[in-house]
Amino acid sequence: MDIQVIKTEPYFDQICGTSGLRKKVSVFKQPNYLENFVQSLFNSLDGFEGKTLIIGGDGRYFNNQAIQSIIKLAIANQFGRLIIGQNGILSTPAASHLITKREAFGGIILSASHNPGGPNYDFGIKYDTADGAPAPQSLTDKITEHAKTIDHYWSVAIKDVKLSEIGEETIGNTVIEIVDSVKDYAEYMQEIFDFDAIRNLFKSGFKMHYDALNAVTGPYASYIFETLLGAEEGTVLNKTPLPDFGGLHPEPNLTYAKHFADMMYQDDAPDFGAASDGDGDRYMILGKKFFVTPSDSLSIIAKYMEEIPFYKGRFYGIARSMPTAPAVDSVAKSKSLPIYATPTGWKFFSSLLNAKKISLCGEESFGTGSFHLCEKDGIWAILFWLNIIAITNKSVQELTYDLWNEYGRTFTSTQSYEGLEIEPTNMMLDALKDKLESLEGQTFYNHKIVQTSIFNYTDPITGDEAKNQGYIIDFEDGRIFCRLSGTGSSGATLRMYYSCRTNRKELFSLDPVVALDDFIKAANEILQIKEFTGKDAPTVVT
Ligand code: G16
Repeated sequence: MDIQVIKTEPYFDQICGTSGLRKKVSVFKQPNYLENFVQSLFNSLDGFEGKTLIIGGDGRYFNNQAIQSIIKLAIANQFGRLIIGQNGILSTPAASHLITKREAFGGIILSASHNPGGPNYDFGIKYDTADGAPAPQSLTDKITEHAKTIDHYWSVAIKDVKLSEIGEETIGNTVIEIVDSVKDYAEYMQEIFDFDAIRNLFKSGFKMHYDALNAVTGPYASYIFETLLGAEEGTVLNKTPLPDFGGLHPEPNLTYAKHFADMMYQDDAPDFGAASDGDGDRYMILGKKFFVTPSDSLSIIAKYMEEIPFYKGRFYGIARSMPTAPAVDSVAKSKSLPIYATPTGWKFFSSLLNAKKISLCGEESFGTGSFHLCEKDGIWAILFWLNIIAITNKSVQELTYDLWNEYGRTFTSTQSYEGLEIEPTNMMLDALKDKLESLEGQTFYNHKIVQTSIFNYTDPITGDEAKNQGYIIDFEDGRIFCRLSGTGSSGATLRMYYSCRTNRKELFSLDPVVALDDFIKAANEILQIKEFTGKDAPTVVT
């Protein structure tokens, strides 16, 4: 087989964000753009020749075209085996699981996660290492360095590989194996959860709606919830992965999945509602006319963790990202477990999971996971909830009120301002940095600021440092945290995270945005968001 050396020129914007490289499709379609990045990735890795690479994606526009190019580069670069999800489909958690199960060298996942898809929207590529975890910063930095100087890549001139048929073929020195996208992951879920108990729950008349938002989880959810667990046909909505997600925004939250939340607030709503994002690593939980915040969901999973035999005696500790409201800290304390606060980005949990410092971790951005694999996992979290409901026979609302009655309620709201101009947004944050310290001792709307800081993180296992991960403003009775998103494909997105806690039961049913109103007003006054950005309201509130 002839290996071609293709001359190319660098692109200087191949810088990974919170989770891999995300750009508009039109950017990825530029000549050699994808190939440059993939060759730069291979140039950053050592010793993969003859080894296995997992490849799959969330099915969005450009998915399969990208996979065909990656196959050619991987063959030319001498990978021994490529394991590819049928029709190019693998959810992020399923890919992570396959990497460890098949002892692969790593895996390439094509997804821009919760960003919309289609010719005019976003595409993305990320790499997971042999432990099934997102590439660490040190590796993504290397890729960027290689991308800046790349002048050629290797490829082979072959016909496109048929991705629709399960089976194997050998091309050159590389075996190409097309696998069922769902089977291994579904088997693994059955090892973790009590499928008999959940099956009985559905048998007893329990009703659920799951919205796959026309993204990757449709086939997983249909097989697991309907076929294996006996939920009635029609439980899974929008179940066919479509290149443009059928026009839906594949982000499970109250803004972008409003149609689904509205359905769960009808009088005839089912007992349980759940949804996942583009690549299946995020999830949202709703009860009948009831929404569970990600930080409460994390806390409830923590509360019941050891009720699931898979985790019994293996609950080592909990981590949350710093912007995530500290609801789970009280649960950790009551169980005498260590709690860690990491920067935003799932990659920061991996070292803690691998070192068995934690068993559970989660984020305000609707991601939760455990040591079962090194990525966040939407369907796993939903199964966890179903298993808890099957054990306790309580509704989503009862489980959440139980948590608040025991630990108090932590109100939380993430407010994102999308589509901002970069320069004024940076100026606003520079101004905040300059006055941060002087805010200590000041009072806004009757709430006194006790401490401010810039969040810098040193990984307790690797010693790696991550600096300037956001601004913390701690009040006596609440907190404002802010940072810029690292997953957008254009402009800047400001994320404002608010939280405060109460033990007063008469306040438990308050709308979080109402409970947090003083802090939201304080943030607008301190940052002068409108003055700098021109926006007087966030675009997404969760
Ligand atoms: C990624 C990361 C998460 C992060 C989220 C939002 O998730 O893995 O850790 O919370 O992005 O990040 P940002 O606030 O920078 O936009 P995903 O689901 O997009 O891969």
